[in-house]
Amino acid sequence: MHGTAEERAPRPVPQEIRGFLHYPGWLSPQEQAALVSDLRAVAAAAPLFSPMTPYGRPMSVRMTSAGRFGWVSDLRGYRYSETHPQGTPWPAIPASIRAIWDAVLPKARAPECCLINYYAEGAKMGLHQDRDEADFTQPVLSISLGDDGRFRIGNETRGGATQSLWLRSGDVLVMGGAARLLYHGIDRIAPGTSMLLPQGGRLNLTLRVVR
Ligand code: MD6
Ligand code: FE
Repeated sequence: MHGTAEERAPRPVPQEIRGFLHYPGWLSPQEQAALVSDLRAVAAAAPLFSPMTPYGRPMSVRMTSAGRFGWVSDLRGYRYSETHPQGTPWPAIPASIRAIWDAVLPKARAPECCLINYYAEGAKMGLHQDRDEADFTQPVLSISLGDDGRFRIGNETRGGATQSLWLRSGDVLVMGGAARLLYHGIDRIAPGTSMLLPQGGRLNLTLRVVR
């Protein structure tokens, strides 16, 4: 159409997998590009860094955060911090990202952290629980941008059967309710599957209520 506002496709309905709600293609390509531009501004103020695990090995994923709290890891352990390792407060969560939380989770409390994970080729994230937050009634919402990533979902304890799904650029995933404490991780990314990020790789944003 010409001369009228761009129409976007209706938002996808969620597909449920082990209690996670997967919204494939929630974001239009234009919305994805706008998020990347907002994330560049975040990373300019709060550069990506390679966190050390408490076991003394660097994580393969590079991270930074926006919001009142950011998630950090070092030899002292995993925790939320009000400052970047460089000593500065985190930038505010961009309005474009906050709007996704509000649209998908209108009844949830306001997010206090947007953790930004960058996966270059070969990076992965081991199975983990998100349990550094105080209120497990509040969901975690994730947004995927760039190359495809294979997400793995397990159980409330380590071990047992797992299931995987591919997360693609523009997908939203909600981990809440009975799924809130399930183990999950990223097996691998598939390089070259998206043109969104000029340098390639995958960005994942997770929005959380911390307190
Ligand atoms: C990732 N995601 O997709 C890692 N956590 O790169 C997570 O660890 C995650 O996608 C909580 C809820 C949704 C997630
Ligand atoms: Fe997680």
